[in-house]
Amino acid sequence: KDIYGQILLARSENRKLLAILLDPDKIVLEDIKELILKINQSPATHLFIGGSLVENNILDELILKIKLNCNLPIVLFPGNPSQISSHADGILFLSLLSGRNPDYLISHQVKAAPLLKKTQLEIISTGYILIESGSETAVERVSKTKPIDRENIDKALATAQAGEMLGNKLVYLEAGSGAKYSVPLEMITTVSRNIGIPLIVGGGIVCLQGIQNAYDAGADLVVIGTAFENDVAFFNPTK
Ligand code: 1GP
Repeated sequence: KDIYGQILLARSENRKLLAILLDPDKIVLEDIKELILKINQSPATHLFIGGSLVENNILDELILKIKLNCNLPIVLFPGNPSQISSHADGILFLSLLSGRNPDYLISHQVKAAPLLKKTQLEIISTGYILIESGSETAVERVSKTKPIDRENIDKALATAQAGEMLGNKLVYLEAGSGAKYSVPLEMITTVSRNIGIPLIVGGGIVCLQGIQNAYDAGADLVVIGTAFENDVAFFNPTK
């Protein structure tokens, strides 16, 4: 599977993409069949898998179980190098560009590189940019970094452009899982218009209109975690 090629293709055809984020810590393996059914009924185009504290063996088993009944590309969205599974299709190889903590800028990546070399995972270099969202999020707490101010569109843009210049293939504007406020639409618009690579937006999007608004502002791929976690019928058109 050429995950990045498919993202570029979708972008060139103006087809919007949607990832459901699954946190292995919050999943009961016994209930996985029902969850997969709901994923298959949803408009999701990708599955992202990651969380703050994930056990490797659970991750492998979870991915293998998902693959039995679901054809969506499975992309790791790791919080640290322990969250690598060779059973996934690809990995967002993240660098937390908004922060100034060397661990999340390069040290974790150095630890992960030899592990990734042993897998067939598609490595997708991603500039990960945390935006302030009303209260402290897990990313902020775990990474011990400050997010970019919601009002500071210039800084968000310069950070995204620096990521592109460094060779990142994607930019991810992140408000943080369960964020009070999602990424400001004006920021999405400015960043998307001034970078040449696809833009992922996620964090704190809790209604279908919120997804549409992010698309209209210029997001190529929207990530939904908490809203689907809380209600697997979230994407039902009747809602
Ligand atoms: C978090 O962007 C994702 O990394 C999704 O956030 O859980 O708020 O949907 P939510």
